[in-house]
Amino acid sequence: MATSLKNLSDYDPAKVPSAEDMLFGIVVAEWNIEITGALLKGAIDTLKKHGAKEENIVVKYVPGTFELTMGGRYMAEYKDLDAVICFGCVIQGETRHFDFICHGVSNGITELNLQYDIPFIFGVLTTDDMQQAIDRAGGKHGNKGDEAAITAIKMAALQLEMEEE
Ligand code: DLZ
Repeated sequence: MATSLKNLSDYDPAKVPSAEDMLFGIVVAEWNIEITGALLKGAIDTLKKHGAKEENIVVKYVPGTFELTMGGRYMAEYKDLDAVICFGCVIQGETRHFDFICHGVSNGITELNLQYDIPFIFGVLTTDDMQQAIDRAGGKHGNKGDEAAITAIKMAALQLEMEEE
């Protein structure tokens, strides 16, 4: 994760498999869209940098982070994909919504990983304030969108590798 101690946007591109023949789904929460949009842009740039074709990247929007689970499920049900990335941003407020949404989406995405044969990548920022989110969406701690894209490529490649063994 892109924390203040570790910035996974600084990865070794030589160690990333080619994404040339891969198909990706990206589900984006509209809540805090200035952040989730920046994560999306980072991911698309990184997928394309590693060979993914624009027409092989399907982007769909859901209202909030809580809906990422259902959006991810629709991706798996209706599209033939190698990996799905889910982007959301939940900022700690004074209500307990933060805990419910974070638990809901982390459990939901875990369930999707267990239920379907493709990887679902957890691209959700859970921060104390907006500045921490900005710092991780193209700011001083890198872009978690890049990291999610690299994770998607690596997990899709792992599955293909194991299928062929
Ligand atoms: C309701 C809500 C709140 C309070 N905060 C956020 C947030 O910080 N980030 C986010 O993505 N979504 C938030 N939501 C909306 C929920 O994710 C969800 O869309 C609604 O509860 C409807 O199910």
